[in-house]
Amino acid sequence: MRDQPTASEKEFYDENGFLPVSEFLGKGDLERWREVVDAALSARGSQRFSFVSEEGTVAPASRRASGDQEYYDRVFTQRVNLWQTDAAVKSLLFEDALGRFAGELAGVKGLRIWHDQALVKEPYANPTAFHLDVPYWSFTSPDAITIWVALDDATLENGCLYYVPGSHKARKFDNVGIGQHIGALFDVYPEWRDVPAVPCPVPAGGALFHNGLTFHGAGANMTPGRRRAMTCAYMPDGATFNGQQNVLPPEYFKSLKVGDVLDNDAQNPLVYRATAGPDK
Ligand SMILES: O=C(O)CCC(=O)C(=O)O
Repeated sequence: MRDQPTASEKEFYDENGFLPVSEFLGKGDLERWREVVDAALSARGSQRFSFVSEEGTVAPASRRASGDQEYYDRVFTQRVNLWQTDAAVKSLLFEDALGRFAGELAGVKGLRIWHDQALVKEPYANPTAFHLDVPYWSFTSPDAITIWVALDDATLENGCLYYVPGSHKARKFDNVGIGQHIGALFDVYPEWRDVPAVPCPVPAGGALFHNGLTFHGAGANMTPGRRRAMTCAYMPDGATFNGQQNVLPPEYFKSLKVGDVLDNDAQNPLVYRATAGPDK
């Protein structure tokens, strides 16, 4: 597994808000990741979160467009925070190399796991509407970063990701839910409507990194095969609670006040600490 971005990768990420890395996992890693994620998905069954949420197994309303659960369920199979219920997933995501690569790319002093999620576009799944990530979450930061690891080749045919280059620089937190209107985000950001999104096919074992404010979406799966991805979203260390529940378990959520530092290691473990340099 790669453990450090090059200077030119960092420059590309800072400029565009995303970075494709075609051979991120090492030889042998891919088979292990596939086996571990498949086993964790089978063990999780139909439960979307690591706890039983007040909304049951449905996605938080902030993430799906209102009332659109049936459509959302056909965008992807989504299982969140597998690291909390599966020791083998935890060992994958706690590898130092992963935290270091993401932390250096984001240019932050430290990173905590916000949540992982397996996202499987099943055969003939719906497209993923354009959206931003951070506004769904329980903290507000321009420096959050996500890694999206392809466990199958992600292609134009089966639902690879698309990024609007430079859109993270808007540094705005307005958002839409993931619903049937795949371009609804451009009603909120009309000034970005004419900037073409960049398709990012990535071979199995490759990874995409994106800033939590980068506009992104994914195509439909027009094939009879699955498009499996394992992702992990990271929060900069020191980020504070903004009042939204998102994936926080009810008891912990109720104990928080707006402005509290989200430094609970059991919920948001620290996976990277810079030795020198960044001031963010
Ligand atoms: O896999 C997808 O279809 C969407 C992924 C995504 O939105 C994300 O990882 O933030």
